[in-house]
Amino acid sequence: MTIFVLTGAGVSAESGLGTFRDKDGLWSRFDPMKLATPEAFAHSPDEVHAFYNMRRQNLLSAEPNAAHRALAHLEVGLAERGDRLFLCTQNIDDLHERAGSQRVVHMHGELLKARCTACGETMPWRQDLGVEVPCPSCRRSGGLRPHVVWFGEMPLEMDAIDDALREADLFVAIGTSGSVYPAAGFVSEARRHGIRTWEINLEPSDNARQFDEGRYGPASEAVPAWVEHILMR
Ligand code: BV8
Repeated sequence: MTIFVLTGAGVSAESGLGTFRDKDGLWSRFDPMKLATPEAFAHSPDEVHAFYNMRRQNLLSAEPNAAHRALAHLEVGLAERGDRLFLCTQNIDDLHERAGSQRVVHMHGELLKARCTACGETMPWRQDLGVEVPCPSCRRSGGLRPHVVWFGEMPLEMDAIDDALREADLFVAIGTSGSVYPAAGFVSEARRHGIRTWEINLEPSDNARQFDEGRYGPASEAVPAWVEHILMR
């Protein structure tokens, strides 16, 4: 059996990283079209770097929560019985990895990595970034950017995601409002393949009707309960 899990900002909310669309969420204080697009970066790189430097600092002082740990436990529990977890996250934090998840597909990239637009090199990055910072690989300045997928850019590992969506026996969306594509379209893709769909969220999302089942409550409670239910079967 293969379970496809898609996580969003709600799974990291209780780790203090905030979400995007909840009231006083990130996008209510910052305009994504002014900060999370290649055009924004070309037009005001310092502003975009400052936005991601603030989020990188927040992340370095955040800890995984029980939802991240439960999903790491699910990966091991399924593998022990010959089943598979395909964990795809929209999040750019590393909390799934820090909780012990071995295989995490970061379709929107990773905040703790930088990419050089001059030489194409991608590298781990934990300190502040800026236009004056030279690329450790090609030594040129001005080309380093956060290794994240901005609006209008192609998400990563889409072939692996499409393959896993076709093979899955169960699709579970956790802590996502289902408002950003193509991730928001995965549930209807799963339904087209006749796959059962679950939503685990604080409250029903706008596209809750597309899910066969729903479990609602804070992820740190709802996810461990769901994982226990799955591994008991
Ligand atoms: C692309 C990285 C094309 C940066 C992000 C149709 C098809 C394809 C594209 C589009 C389309 N329509 C529109 C588009 C364009 C666009 C889009 O979707 N726009 C939206 C606004 C309509 N999509 C794109 O641009 C994508 N690229 O399509 O490229 C292409 C094709 C070929 C060649 C080139 C290009 C790229 C989108 C990626 C953007 N980058 N992140 C960064 O983080 O700064 S998106 C960002 O927002 C996140 O990564 C995440 O994906 C999204 C936020 O969503 P959520 O994670 O769901 O968070 P949210 O706050 O919304 O919801 C939180 C949920 O948790 C809520 O439901 C809440 O109730 C719940 N919750 C809260 N607390 C808890 C909780 N649940 C449990 N427990 C709790 N405690």
